[in-house]
Parts: sequence; C-alpha cells; structure tokens
Amino acid sequence: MIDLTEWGWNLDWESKYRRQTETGEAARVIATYQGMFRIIGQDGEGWAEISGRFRHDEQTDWPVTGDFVVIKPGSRSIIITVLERASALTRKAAGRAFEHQTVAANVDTTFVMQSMDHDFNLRRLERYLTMVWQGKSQPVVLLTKSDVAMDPGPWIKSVQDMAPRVAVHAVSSLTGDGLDQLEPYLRPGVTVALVGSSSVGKSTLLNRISQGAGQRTQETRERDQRGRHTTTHRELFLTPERALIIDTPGMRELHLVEAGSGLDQTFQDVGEWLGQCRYRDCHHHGEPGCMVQQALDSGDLDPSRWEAYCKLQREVEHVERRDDPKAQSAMRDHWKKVSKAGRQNRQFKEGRYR
Ligand SMILES: Nc1nc2c(ncn2[C@@H]2O[C@H](COP(=O)(O)OP(=O)(O)OP(=O)(O)O)[C@@H](O)[C@H]2O)c(=O)[nH]1
Ligand SMILES: [Mg+2]
Ligand SMILES: [Zn+2]
Repeated sequence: MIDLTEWGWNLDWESKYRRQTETGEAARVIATYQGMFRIIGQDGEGWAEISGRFRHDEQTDWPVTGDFVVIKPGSRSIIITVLERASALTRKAAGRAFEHQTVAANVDTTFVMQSMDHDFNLRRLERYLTMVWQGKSQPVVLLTKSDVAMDPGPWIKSVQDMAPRVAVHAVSSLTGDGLDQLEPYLRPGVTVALVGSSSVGKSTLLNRISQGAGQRTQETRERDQRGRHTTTHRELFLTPERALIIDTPGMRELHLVEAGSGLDQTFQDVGEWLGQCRYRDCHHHGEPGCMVQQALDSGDLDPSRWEAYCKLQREVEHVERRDDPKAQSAMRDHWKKVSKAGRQNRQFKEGRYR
C-alpha cells in the first residue's frame, strides 16, 4: 500500500475528492507521455489513460503532471476526473494561436532557473515570474552554475532590484555551493517545479538533491541534435527528504496566455504609477500630466520595466477587456488600490506616514 500523503495528498484534497461525484480511487499523475499517463495510487505506480469524456469535451483539461485524479483502477487504469487544481503553470502552446498548455499542476513552489552565463535575461525572468504568480505558485529564483560565475553578487542584486519580493539564490550543482539554502523549500509533501530554458541545470539539480532518485530521468531523457541530454517529459520525483520535485523540459520561448494578477505581482513598481494617473483614458504614452510619463522622465520608473510591462500586457490583452468599459474601469479601480497600498507602504518606510 502506498501512502498518498507522501505524494502531496492532504485534507484539502480529501475534501475535494469527497465533493466530487465519481466513484473511484485517488491517484496522482507523475508523468505524461502523448496520451498515456504514469500515475501513483494506493496500489503503487502504473499506467493510465483518460476516459472518453476528456477527448469529447473540449472544455475539460487533460491531466498533467502533478494533478490529483480519480481513477477506475485496473492493469491499465482509467482517469475519470481531475480534481480542481490548486495551482497550475500555464503558457501559450508553441505555435498554436490561442491554445494554452498547462506545464504542471499543484505546484507549491516554482524554482525559476537561469544560469549565470548567456542564459541570464531579466526580461525573460519577468515572463516566468508572471506565469508563476498568475498560476498561484510561489516563485523562487535560482541562479545556477555559480561555479563558473566570477562573482554571483551582481547577478543576485539585479534580480533583487527587479523582483524585491522574490527570494534569489545562487547555486552550483557541481560543487554543491548554495544548495543548503534550498532546504527550507524542500519539505515533505511540498511540490516544487523546476522551470527554465534548456541546459540551465534543472535535471542536474534534481539528481543532486534527490541523491539518485532522479535516476529515472535516464529513461526519459534523450540526446538532442547536439548530442546533449535533454529532458523530454514532465515528471514528478520523490526525494529522500520526501519533497516532491517536478522536472520539466527546457522552454525555448515562454508566451503567456493570462497574466492579470501575475502581472500585478511582477510589476508592482509600474502598477503604482498607473494607479496614480488621473486621466481616465490615458494611454500613458507621453500625454501631458500623465503620472507614468512623469515617473519615466524623473527616473522613478525604469523605462525598461515600463516597456516590458506594456509588451506583456499587449500579449495577453483579451479583445473583450479592451472593448468592455466595465472591465476597464474595474482594472483602474484595482490599480488605484494597489497604488494606494504601495504609496502608504513607502511613506511608512520613509517615516512620513502618520
Ligand atoms: N558548471 C556547471 N555545469 C552544470 C551545473 N549544473 C548543470 N550543469 C551542466 O549543464 C548541462 C545541462 O544540464 P541539465 O541538468 O541537463 O540541464 P536541463 O536544465 O535539465 O536541460 P533540459 O533538460 O534540456 O531542459 C550539463 O552538461 C550539466 O553537466 C553546475 O552547477 N555547474
Ligand atoms: Mg533536464
Ligand atoms: Zn497616464
């Protein structure tokens, strides 16, 4: 008998399971392969496929790695329901116009990884942070390969300046440097996903912290054209410390499908100025008296942040919202609140708030 609590099951899942109407056993999806699913349930690991409903009903999301599901057990089990996700990492599917793709589900903490070499890119990091916040997971930035960086200090600082509320750690899976800082995140029953471009060292980190439990990666890894090993499947592993880690294939490009609250959290600096702009239909593109423009002119708002924000905003902006005045004014009220909170916060820190 497998104890599913080792695999992240808890009272919340228990009550979701009880509230749904299908009869079947609970299980967790630990890997996905083109229409086939590797699951772990009370009888151990096995293969599963999805019931016909998933194929016929376009509204129903297919299971992804990390999902808790209800199965009809068998030599090949049938997945009948996906329990409502607590969090999900979702992006725009490569190539297809509006289709979204969920990379992993029920991820408590996401290690957003960049290596301290040519891979490092703050604009890309903003995209990842937006995806993670939006998906209700907690981002942590890992700057990898610290053994080849002369001095990780400036790299860390540039991330901290950009994302003051996000923890940043420099690590090396080669020397083990900095890995002790990850222990607080790697707790029993907690699910951590590793995301980032190819070759930043996701699988190497997994192997290092799982002390070989990631051995299974060998089966799911293939050599790419350049002869390098590269991860091809999203797969969940249990470490000796009983943390759950989802390794994912490197993303070549990350395009977002939704970003509302994720953008707010990633771009609080921008949101503060937007909320202060008093013109109802300001485009914040140089209109006289625009607060955003003033902040840009005075250097209080970093122009590269503003440009990055606008770009992501355009990318995800839905036609409905653009044309719907109600949604527009709701957005404005929202920003006002964000801005007011931020202003009070700052005044408080500066000792001006009474
Ligand atoms: N110097 C150094 N090299 C590392 C470190 N971590 C990983 N590497 C190397 O970087 C290369 C890529 O590592 P992987 O762990 O396969 O990268 P990945 O992020 O899993 O890549 P994909 O599976 O393609 O997404 C390998 O040659 C590793 O040996 C590190 O901390 N220091
Ligand atoms: Mg890998
Ligand atoms: Zn304005």
